[in-house]
Formats: sequence, C-alpha cells, structure tokens
Amino acid sequence: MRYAKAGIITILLLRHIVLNLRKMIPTIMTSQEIIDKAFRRIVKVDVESAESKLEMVREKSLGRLNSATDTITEVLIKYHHAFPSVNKKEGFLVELMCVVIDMNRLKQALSKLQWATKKIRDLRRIYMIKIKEARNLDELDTVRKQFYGRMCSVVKRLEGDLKFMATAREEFRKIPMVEETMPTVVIAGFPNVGKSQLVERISTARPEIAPYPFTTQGIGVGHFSVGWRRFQVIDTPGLLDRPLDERNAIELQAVLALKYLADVIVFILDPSETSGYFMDQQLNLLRTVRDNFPDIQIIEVENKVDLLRSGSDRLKISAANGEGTDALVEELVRTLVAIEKESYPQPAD
Ligand SMILES: Nc1nc2c(ncn2[C@@H]2O[C@H](COP(=O)(O)OP(=O)(O)O)[C@@H](O)[C@H]2O)c(=O)[nH]1
Ligand SMILES: [Mg+2]
Repeated sequence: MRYAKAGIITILLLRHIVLNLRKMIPTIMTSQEIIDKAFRRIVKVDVESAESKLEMVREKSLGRLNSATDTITEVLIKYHHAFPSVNKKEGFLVELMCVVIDMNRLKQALSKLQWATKKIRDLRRIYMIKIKEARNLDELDTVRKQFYGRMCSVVKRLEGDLKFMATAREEFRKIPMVEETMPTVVIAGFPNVGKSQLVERISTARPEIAPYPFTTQGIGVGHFSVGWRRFQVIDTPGLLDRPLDERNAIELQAVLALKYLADVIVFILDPSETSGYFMDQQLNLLRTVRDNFPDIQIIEVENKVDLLRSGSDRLKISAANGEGTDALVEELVRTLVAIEKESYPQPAD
C-alpha cells in the first residue's frame, strides 16, 4: 500500500520544489525585451571632470557598456536559477514534469543561457580594452557600435530558447497541487465517458466538460469530505485502448496518476457508447488497467444510465442527473476507510 511506503520526506521535498516553482519562475522576456531593458537601464555617467571631449565620451561609453552587460547578465543568471534541474527519476511530480515539459530541451536552453552570459562577459572585457585604446572620437564611435551589435546578436541567438522557457514556465504553473498522502480516488476510462462530469458532481473541482475526446488536457484535483474525513478525487484526461509505449503525453498523465496516487480507481464505462467507443474496447481497457495495477482496488461503474441501463450488476450512475452518485460516494468511502485500516492496523488492546 502507498501509505506504507514512507517516502514522506521526498514527497514534502517535491511539493516544496513545485510550490516554489509556481511562485518563483519570473516572466520570461523575449530577446528583444531583454535588449530594450538593457538600453533603458543605461546609467547616466557623471564625467564632468574629464579633461577633453574624447576622455568624456570614453568614460561615458565605458559606463554604458558596463551597465548594459550587467543588466543582461543579471537577467540571464536569474532565469538560469529559476528553473529546476531534475536528477531524480521517480515520484509523481517529477515524472509529471517530465511528461508535460521536455526536460532535455529545457536543459539545452539553460546551458545556452550560460553560454550567452559568458560570451557577453568576454565581449565586455574585449571592448573595454578597445574603448580605452581608441585614439579619436570616430574610432571610439565605431568600437562602441560594434560592441552593441555583437552584444545584441548574442542575445538574439537566445530567441528560441527564451520562447521555450516561457512555454515551460506556463506548463510548470499548470502542475496540479496534489496531496500525495491524502486518500485518493482516481477516475479512469475512455475519453468522453463522463469522468469530468462525475468529478464535478462529487467534489469541489470544476473541470471542463464537453462532448469531444480529451477535453481534459491534464490532471484535475478535487476534494470531498464525509464527516471529518477528507478525500481527494483526481480527474484524468482518459486513456485509449493501446499499449503503454504508444500513449501520448496527455494519456501518460492519467497513467502517472494511477501509478502514484490511486488508492482506489473508479473505472467509468459508457454502455450507451455515445462517447464514441464500443463497449468491447472499453472492457479491453479495463482489463489492461487491472493487469497493470493489480494491487489497486477498482470500482467498475456504468455511467449515462439516463440513456441506457444494462443488465449487468455494476454500480450504475448518471453523472448528468446525479442518479446513483450518492451510492457511489458511499462505496468509495467504505473502500478508502477499509484500505486505511489495513495500512495502519489498530494496536491490539
Ligand atoms: N446523457 C448523459 N450524458 C453524460 C453523462 N455524463 C456525461 N455526459 C456527457 O458526456 C460528454 C463527456 O463528458 P465529460 O465529463 O467531459 O467526459 P470525460 O471526457 O470522460 O471527462 C459531455 O457531453 C457530458 O455532458 C450522463 O450521465 N448522461
Ligand atoms: Mg474530462
């Protein structure tokens, strides 16, 4: 049982990483915005004491060069530190991050940022010398322009990487706040069978419901309470009946929820087949889930009884009009409480 696997410190650590991620990753600017910021921030250098016009311009140019490179390298270093480097391979949140974000691409983007920081510092060193050695105003002007041109072209080369990081940031922000230690029901089944509608009916979550497959793009989290007990319900995007290695990123999130979070799986079947999937496909998927997660209790539920009521002895509900959902919740609570007792056996008196 999941409770028995202590791992609580790891879980807390991961939660800490994700919570911080949501707060800490700053808005990622485009390369043009970074350049604009660098030019806006250029300080006015006080050079009244300069002995000639050439010296005055030279001093000014050195000050501006320093200020521009400082602004840019500060931004790049801040971005570099804001993203996590994930070395662990296990755990729901880590694996989820790897599913929703191409971590190798992120790694590549981060090292490109490091490269750019170094390159800009090198340019600063080289051009400070060139500015110091310029013999007249024309030469100084040429060197100065050359520096800004080269600096901008380094930043421009980060265009694709910054864009990727901005998208990754949005993905990180979407990662749901799951309570990895709370008794949890994961809702599984084909797309369109009514998982989200059920989650909405029995919990606090307000998922998106629509009559087309994979409306739910990621994992949704809701809660329900019975007395003082709180339970977590996970809405999944649905699974198709196919081998694990052919699953797409959306489906993989459902697989991870089953693997790491489920104490109980509610497997929704739609005998009306208005979901667009035949019952034999749905039963095939049910078998696959059962084979892959032999230790997790599965409650089989037929939804959409308002459209079709089969003769089977499975629990029957209509997520649309609420029929049978109270009985399902009672069954869930009974099952979850029994699992909890099994994991934390009461001491004998
Ligand atoms: N008639 C009927 N339609 C339902 C029922 N439950 C869900 N639906 C409809 O089925 C479609 C898919 O529902 P949704 O909850 O988004 O399915 P999901 O993809 O499994 O999350 C929507 O149009 C729902 O309104 C039900 O009990 N009866
Ligand atoms: Mg859904």
